Amino acid sequence: MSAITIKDVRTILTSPGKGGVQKRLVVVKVITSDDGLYGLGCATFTQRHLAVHSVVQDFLKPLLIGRDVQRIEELWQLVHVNAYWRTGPVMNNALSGIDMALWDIKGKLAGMPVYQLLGGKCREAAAVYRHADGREPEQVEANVRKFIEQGYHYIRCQMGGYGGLAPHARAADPTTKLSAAGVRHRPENALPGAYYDPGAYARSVPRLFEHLRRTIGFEVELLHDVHERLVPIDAVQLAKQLEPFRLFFLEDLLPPEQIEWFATVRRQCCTPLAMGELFTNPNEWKPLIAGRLIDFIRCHISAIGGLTPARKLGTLADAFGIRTAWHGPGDVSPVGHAANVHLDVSSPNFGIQEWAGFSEIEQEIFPGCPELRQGYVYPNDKPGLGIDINESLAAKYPCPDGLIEWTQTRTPDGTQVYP
Ligand code: GCO
Ligand code: MG
Repeated sequence: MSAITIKDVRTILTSPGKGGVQKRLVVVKVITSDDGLYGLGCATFTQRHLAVHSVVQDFLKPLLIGRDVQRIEELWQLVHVNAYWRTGPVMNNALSGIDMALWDIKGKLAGMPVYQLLGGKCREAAAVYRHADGREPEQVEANVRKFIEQGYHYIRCQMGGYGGLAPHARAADPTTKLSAAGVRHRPENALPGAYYDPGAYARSVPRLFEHLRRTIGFEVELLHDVHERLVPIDAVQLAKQLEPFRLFFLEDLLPPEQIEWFATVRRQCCTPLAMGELFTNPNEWKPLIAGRLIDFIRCHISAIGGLTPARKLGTLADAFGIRTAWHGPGDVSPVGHAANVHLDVSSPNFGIQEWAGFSEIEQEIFPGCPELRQGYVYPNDKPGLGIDINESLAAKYPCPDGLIEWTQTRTPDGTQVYP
């Protein structure tokens, strides 16, 4: 029997629902020589969507046409080393688009959902966490209670978004494009940016969790995302202060550039740590896993190159007693969310799945989205990833041009810091 080969590779760019530049989704479609057989993969790097598009169209398509679609590992290695320089979010996302599409195709050929190819279910569905926010602890509490009523068991709590500066609290400032409410001591001529005060933020978080545990108790699992907003020693102190509140995990306590500090955090407290959404290179996660310095690995699967490296990473983490919590924000396409869920239900060391939810229009564009019921998300049983795309509807929601502004994050003296 002659091999089924890759006949065409295309990217589909779409920005459905709310989100603008922050929801520019990139999906790769791999079309095969077998009539009607194709696969979809997520390649969403919302901040640099056109760069991913170019890598796929200009470099990967000519490289891949005519090759055997069944050889996922071989093709992954081929694309991974083809530019000589490896990894990085642009190249990994492009690679992920191909990789997930090949798993989708293999599932369709086998007549099985991808979770079966990965070893089959070891749980029926994946527990998810949602995001509660608010201006004051009481408001966060009210939002946590709403999620509990809807059947959620895990809730991430922020007060005023990342770094503690609520968008709704930002006063309009005529001198800057991005405003700076709550930060009153800027120097003259400070540049525009999303200002926040790390000290005020660090003080507010223990106050928030003290309130939540006192009013709601310890039955519900609570999480928090630091989003790299503290200098290392303040991060160590925050993890230690939060220890009595028994978080399910504390996320991105440190930036990837400062992972050596995790050893210090570990010596100080046993607050569970989750890390990885910004990782794009195995050298970033290897020391954390081998040193048992984190408790949850939560990479953005398309940013590390797709399902092929993610399942290996999950297995590596399992050997060290570390669980998975794959990144699941709004800037992952429904195809990427489906891939997350297939891996979640088939991984023995699954921990939790972040869940952003789909808008109605996203569900229309992507028939077969994983379904959420009572705090759990279920993959469907269709062959492959089980999700499709309505391309003509997707085309009605073109990606807007424009720069991402929230990443121009500044501390009170105007210094640009990690967003
Ligand atoms: C999360 C993340 C995201 C990122 C976003 C960047 O935990 O969900 O931190 O909200 O900020 O994916 O584009
Ligand atoms: Mg995060």
